Amino acid sequence: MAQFKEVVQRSSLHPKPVGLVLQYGTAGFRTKAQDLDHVMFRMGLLAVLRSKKTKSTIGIMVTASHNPEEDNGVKLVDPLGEMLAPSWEEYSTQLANAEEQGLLTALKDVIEKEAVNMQQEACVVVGRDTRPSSEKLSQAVLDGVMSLGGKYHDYGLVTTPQLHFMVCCRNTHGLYGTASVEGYYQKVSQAFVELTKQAPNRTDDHKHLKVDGANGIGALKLKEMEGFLQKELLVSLYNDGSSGKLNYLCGADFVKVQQKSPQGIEMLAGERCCSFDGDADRIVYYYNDDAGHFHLLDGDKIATLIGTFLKELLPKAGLDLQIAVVQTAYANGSSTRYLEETMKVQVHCAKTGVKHLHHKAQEFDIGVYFEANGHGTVLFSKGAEEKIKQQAQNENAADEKRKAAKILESTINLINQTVGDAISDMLVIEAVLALKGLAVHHWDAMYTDLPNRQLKVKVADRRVIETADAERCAVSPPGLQEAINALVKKYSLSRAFVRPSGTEDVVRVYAEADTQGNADTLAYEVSLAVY
Ligand code: NG1
Ligand code: ZN
Repeated sequence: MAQFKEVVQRSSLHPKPVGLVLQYGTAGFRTKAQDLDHVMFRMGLLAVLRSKKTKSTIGIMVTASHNPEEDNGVKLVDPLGEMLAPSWEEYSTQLANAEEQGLLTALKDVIEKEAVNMQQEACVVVGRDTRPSSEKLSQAVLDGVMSLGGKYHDYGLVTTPQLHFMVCCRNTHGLYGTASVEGYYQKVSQAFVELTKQAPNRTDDHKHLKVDGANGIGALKLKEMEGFLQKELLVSLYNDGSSGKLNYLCGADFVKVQQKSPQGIEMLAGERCCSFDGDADRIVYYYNDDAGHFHLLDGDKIATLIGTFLKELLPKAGLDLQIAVVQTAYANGSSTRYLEETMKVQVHCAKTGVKHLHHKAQEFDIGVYFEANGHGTVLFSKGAEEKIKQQAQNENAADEKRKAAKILESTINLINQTVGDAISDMLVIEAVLALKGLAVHHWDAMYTDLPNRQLKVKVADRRVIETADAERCAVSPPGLQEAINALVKKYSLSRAFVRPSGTEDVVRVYAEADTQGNADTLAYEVSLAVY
C-alpha cells in the first residue's frame, strides 16, 4: 500500500542498529542519544496509530530528564495528558526492536490488534528539552509522523509538563486552558496571583526565591514566565543554562541523591531555594539553617505541606470531600506517620513510577501524590471540582466559606493535573507558604525525617527479584524477605526493602532507622543479602 511505501523509504534514513534491544520503561525509552534515531522515527509512527485509535491528539516528548546531557529519551503522552496506556508500551517496545525488514510487520500487527481505522485523521504534538541532540531527534519523530500521513504541531523547546498540558488542552477543546506556551503562563500565573492576593503583608523578603534551573528547559521557561507573575514572586535564577552543563552538579536529582546544595547557588541562612530537574517535572526545596546545616524538603515534605493545606481548607469551605495522599515505598516513614496520625489523612502506597501513583490518586475526590524525589501533583475529581466551583459562587454561603472555596478553586487552576510540574508545583508551594504564613524552617519542622540510606547493587540478573505489596515485600528469590526481616528487627524505627530498578540495571536497596549509622548499616547488610 502507498502509505506504507513512504514508511519504508523514510525508515531507511533512520536505520536501526542491528541487534540493539531497548525497552519502553517507567520513563519511556532512555539511553545514549546516538542510539535513538530509529526509536524516535518509530515512535512518530506509533503516535499516529495511537492518535487514530483514540481519535485524539497524542504528545511526544523528547527528553532524558535528569540523565546526563549525552543521553536522550522519548515518551508518549495520552489524550488527557496522562502517561501512555500499558498495552501500548508493549507495542512501543516491539516496534522499537523490530529489525528493519520486520518493521512493517510489527506496524501492521498493531493496526490489526487494535483495529486501527487508517482512514481516521491523526494529530501529534511534539516537544523537546535543551539537550544538543534533541532537535535532530525530534525531527526524526516528525519524519515518522509525516510518513504515515499524520498532522503535527512542533512546540519546540518546552518542559515535559508543558507538553502534557498542551495535549490535555487540545483534547478538551480549551476547557483545561489554551494550548500554547502563553496559554500555560496565563492560566498558571493568574491563579498564582489570585492566591497570593489572599495573603496580605507579604514583603519582598517573603517573595524571594532562589531557583536552580539544572541548566535546562525549566530555567528557560521560568525566565519567559517571570513577566506574567506580576512581581508576586521574585526569582533569582541559577544554573540557567548560559554556561553550565545540563544536570551536572545541579538539579533536583543531584540535590536529592547527594543531600547537598547544587553548585553555583549562594545560600544565606534561612533562604528558600529549590531545584528543578532537566525537563522540569520534578522539584525539591532546601535551605541552610543558622548553623550552616543543609536541610532538604523533598517530595514527601511537599506532599505533606500541600495535603495539610487542602485538608484544613475543606471544612473551612464547608465541603465534605475525601482527600488522600499517595506515596511510594521510598516515602520517609515520618511523613507517613505525620499524615496518618497527626493530620488524620489517609495514605496509600503505590508502586514506583508516577503512572502508578497517578492511577491510585484518581480514586479519591482529591488525590495528592508525590514520589520522594519530588515528582508529583494533585488530582481533583470532576465531582470535587464541581462542588468547589459551586461553593465559590454560592451567594448563600458565609463569606468565610466562599473565600476558602475560592482559594481551593485557584489551587485547582494553579496545579498541573496532567503530571508533576516543577514550575506549577513551585508556585503552589510558594502560595501555600504565603497563605499559611510559614517560613521554610516552619515547613521543615512539620516532622523530622527518619535517617535513611539508598544503595544500588549490581547483580547478574535483577529480574530474579520479584516484589509484592507495592514493592515493600520480596516474594522471590525464596528466603530473601525472611533475611531482610531478620536484619530489620535488629534496629528500632527500622524498615527496609529491595526492588529491581525500572530505569537502570541495578537493584535498589532502601533502609531507614533511628540513627544515620543504623540506617547505613542496615542498608549495607540488606545489600549483602541481595547477592
Ligand atoms: P527506578 O529506577 O525504577 O527506581 C527512578 C525513580 C522513580 C522514578 C523513575 C522515573 C527512585 C528511587 N526511583 O525509578 O522514582 O522517578 O526513576 O524517572 O527515585
Ligand atoms: Zn524529569
